[in-house]
Amino acid sequence: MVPWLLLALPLGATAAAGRDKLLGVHPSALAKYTPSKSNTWKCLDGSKEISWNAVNDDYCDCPDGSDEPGTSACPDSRFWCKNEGHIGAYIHSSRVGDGLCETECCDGSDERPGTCPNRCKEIGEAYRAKRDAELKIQKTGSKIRSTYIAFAHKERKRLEDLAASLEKDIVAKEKEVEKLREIAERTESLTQAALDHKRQSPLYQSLLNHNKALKSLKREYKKHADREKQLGQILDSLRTGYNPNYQDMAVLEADGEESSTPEPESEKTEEAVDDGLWTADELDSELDDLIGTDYTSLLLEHEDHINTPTEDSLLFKITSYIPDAWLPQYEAWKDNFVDWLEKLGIVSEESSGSSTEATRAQQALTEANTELNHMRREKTESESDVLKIFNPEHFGAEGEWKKLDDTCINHEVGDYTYELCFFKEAKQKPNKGGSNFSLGRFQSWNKDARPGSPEYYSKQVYQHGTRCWNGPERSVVVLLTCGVENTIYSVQELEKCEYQFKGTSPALCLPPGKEPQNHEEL
Ligand code: MAN
Repeated sequence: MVPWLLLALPLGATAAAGRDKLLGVHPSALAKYTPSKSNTWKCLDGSKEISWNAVNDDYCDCPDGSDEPGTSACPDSRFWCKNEGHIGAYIHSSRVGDGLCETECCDGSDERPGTCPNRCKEIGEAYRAKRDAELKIQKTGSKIRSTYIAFAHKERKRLEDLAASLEKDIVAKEKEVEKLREIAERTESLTQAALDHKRQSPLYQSLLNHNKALKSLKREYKKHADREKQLGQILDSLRTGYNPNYQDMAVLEADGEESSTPEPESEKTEEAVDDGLWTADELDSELDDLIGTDYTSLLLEHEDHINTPTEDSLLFKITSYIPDAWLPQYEAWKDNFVDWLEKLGIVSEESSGSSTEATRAQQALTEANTELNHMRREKTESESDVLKIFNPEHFGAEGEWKKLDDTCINHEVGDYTYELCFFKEAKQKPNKGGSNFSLGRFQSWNKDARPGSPEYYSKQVYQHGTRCWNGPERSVVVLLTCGVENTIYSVQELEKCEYQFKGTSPALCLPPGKEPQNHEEL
């Protein structure tokens, strides 16, 4: 006999004997299922040595169940289905030999031969076709995703440049504000000096004198009125309290006069006054107003008045000859023209009826301050946007979601069109008119997953929408998977006013090979 045949014989015999012994064993553990020279075998946990014949004999010997990989004898062991032509998979030992043909074990190796047909070829082909289609989507999606990432980098650069240029503008604007503040303060003091000068005018001084005279007259008038009242009271008390037995002539005389003389007409009825003059009552009520006049304002109003062109000035007269339809253009032209005349110094700004210099300086200062605040706000926003772009908790570690910030997509179901504006708000819009319902504003990604993991970005939560009648505030959970487009393909109201959107986005398509692997393929 040829020596290799001699060698091969016992080997071949061992393999034949062990064929059933390897049923249900994972390929990585095959080497461990070899008998010893004395035809014994050690449980995989090393706890026991048993006869090689006891392996896969449908009786559980080992505490770890390792002696029965191909039967259901051990309660908590696993059976490995090879599934050649498809993907190998474990099933629980309890499902071995139960007479059922499960898809996970498409080769039927867990059942008696002839019970289940081997369907691995067709299942494998269908699986591969589906997987290839998904792979294609993933590849295309990941290319789009990489453009999103490129966008994020550009966006960061744009925002950083914007913040830097705003910083420069802010410094310049701060200087401008400082200058304008000085000008406004100076103009104000100049205005004060001009006002002091105006107050020297004879008209103003004369008004002040009139005011003084009025005040003095009022004081004297009041003194006399008070005295008259006192005297009246004295006479009244004399009349009512005197004793007629006293022969005090002066009293008798006073009383006699008082009681016999009729009251003068003037005290009973309103005094007749000339047209335009004030009655005693009017004097009482209006004199104080007159005395309290703000003469400085009056002076400035007077100035304005005499500086305002009269209605019959040339510019005003022209308008009455212009057709109404042309008036707006004419007014615009007139403003430009006057502006131009002012710049050339042909007419003074004051005479064209515009605000005073002090007001203009103050306005310029206010405007510059508003612009400065706006720039500061814009800069702060740009800086905080930059920080969000590559933050895993916002736009993803690679910034892949930034592109979708504020992008809106729609899906129509029944009477409503549902709108999702990524990172902003979800809405329910009635198709037949009526007002929209807010379904909530963006709150978070999937809080149950680790920021940065694919699961984290597979769910978005929108909350605090319009409150439901007798119910909660409307809210949405958006479930996302990889797709070549940003779409919503299904909307469901799972509970009253609690909605679930299902959609796809290229931002979720990791480059093939980078995604986590769950299966082992043979
Ligand atoms: C509207 C819609 C519905 C919601 C009811 C609740 O009709 O927002 O989706 O169920 O209000 O009253």
